[in-house]
Amino acid sequence: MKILFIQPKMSKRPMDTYLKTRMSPSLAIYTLIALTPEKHEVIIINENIEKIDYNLDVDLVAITVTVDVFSQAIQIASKFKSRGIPTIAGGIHISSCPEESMKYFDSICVGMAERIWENVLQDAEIGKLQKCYCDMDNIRGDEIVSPAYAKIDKNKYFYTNIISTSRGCPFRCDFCYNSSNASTEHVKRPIENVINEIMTLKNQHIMFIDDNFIGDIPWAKEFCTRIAPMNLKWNCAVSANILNHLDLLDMMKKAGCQSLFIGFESINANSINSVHKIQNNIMNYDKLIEEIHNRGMMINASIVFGLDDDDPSVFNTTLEWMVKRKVETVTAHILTPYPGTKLYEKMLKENKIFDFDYSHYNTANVVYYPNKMSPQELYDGYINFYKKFYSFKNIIRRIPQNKSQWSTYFFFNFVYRKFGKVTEILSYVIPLNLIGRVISLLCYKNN
Ligand code: B12
Ligand code: SF4
Repeated sequence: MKILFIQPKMSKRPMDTYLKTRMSPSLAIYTLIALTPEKHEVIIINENIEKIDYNLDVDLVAITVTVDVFSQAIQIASKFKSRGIPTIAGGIHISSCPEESMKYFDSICVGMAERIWENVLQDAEIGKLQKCYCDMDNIRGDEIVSPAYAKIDKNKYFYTNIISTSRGCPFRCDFCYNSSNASTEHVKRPIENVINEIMTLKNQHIMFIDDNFIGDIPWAKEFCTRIAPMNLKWNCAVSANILNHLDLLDMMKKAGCQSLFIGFESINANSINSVHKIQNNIMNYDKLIEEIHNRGMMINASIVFGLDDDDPSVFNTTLEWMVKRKVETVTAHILTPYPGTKLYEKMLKENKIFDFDYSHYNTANVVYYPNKMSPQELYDGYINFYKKFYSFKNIIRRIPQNKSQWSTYFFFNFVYRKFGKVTEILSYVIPLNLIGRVISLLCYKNN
């Protein structure tokens, strides 16, 4: 068969440039390709980069779907369906909302492709695609296959040095897909498999894109011990309870970890409690930042605005708090009730959601009535927060004490954020992977 894999076009947030949409390839698609026997021909289209040729002569169209691209995926499917070409969709949003999704595609995949894809291909070959392929039983770590990295066109992306060491997260914060039916138990891959993947990438700088790298503490310790001699530099996302495991933080530093993405979400305890983020204790935030900075690691803090106890003062209070503590980068979001999550169910019951256009569900739009401010106040506050956090003055105020981090710090704050539009223009003449390579080199140079 000839199979067309599609990653639909995502909607850009106002503070992002198109660089964000070309940050990294979809590991879901390259995992599907790894699971596809050689006898089939595969075509890959990332709509963020290239146009979809709707006249392509293919036997099956497979689309990967997150909530923000759901409507776009429906449009794409309907065009192929009108030519009689079968379509199948899968991904986090489809697994979170199978019933709604089923209406729009010939077939859907609920759960991980590893358990399902072989059957899909066999049925598609004989023209008997089922309506729904579902396997939500917990996948074992050793069932997770390596994405087909060799098939990635590196010129199209900033980074291709991305690895997922696990699936899921031990926590279930109300706003996260992990509180929905799409969630699995937290599963770690065998360390050997991850190390083999690192070697395949032939890059000394790795981005681990797990939900939570420290979801299994003994695994994380063992992994750090094993990779320490490899001389890597790497980044990952961890939950705030890393503060209870300072020995692990030491091991991560020793193994080459340079920066941590952490879901602080809010500096207001009531707001944190409202989404049941039980692992976050704001009384410990200062210590958490101090311990990370003391080890020469940088922080990318994730912040959510619009939580239940947030009023219009939240933007300035958070800004001052983050700047004072020299948090190196912040990724801010407007609270978004992803369908299927606990938050969505709660807001639905309270009749709070006024916008059901999922293309707005990219954390840069207000789709519900916040408790203590108007939707407009929330939107404006969020946009201004970004402007102020990445203002010249505040970038200077936040400069890390550790000089060896300056190159990476300035690169992200100026080249990616403050002057992102200029970098975007430059990227039309300089290949993206070259820019990515420079970033990796800068990261590698840092201690
Ligand atoms: C890396 C990442 C990014 C990267 C790269 C995204 C990309 N396009 O690949 C960047 C930084 C660019 C990004 C951007 C955004 N992201 Co993002 N991202 C992730 C992250 C951390 C990992 C994704 C990943 O590679 N997983 C590994 C792969 C192998 O797993 P998978 O996608 O689930 O695929 C498996 C199954 O779902 C299934 N499957 C998937 N697709 C298909 C298709 C078919 C046909 C079949 C059969 C099966 C199948 O099989 C796969 C293999 O088992 C996830 C969190 C997560 N755990 O998934 C968030 C996540 C996907 N992102 C999310 C969001 C909201 C966004 C943004 C909208 C955020 C923003 N504010 O800008 C944007 C735009 C997203 C987009 N349209 O692509 C949400 C989606 C929520 C939802 N309900 O849909 C997630 C789940 C984060 C979260 N905790 O809420 N993201
Ligand atoms: S800790 Fe992060 S990844 Fe885990 S459930 Fe909460 S928000 Fe999701």
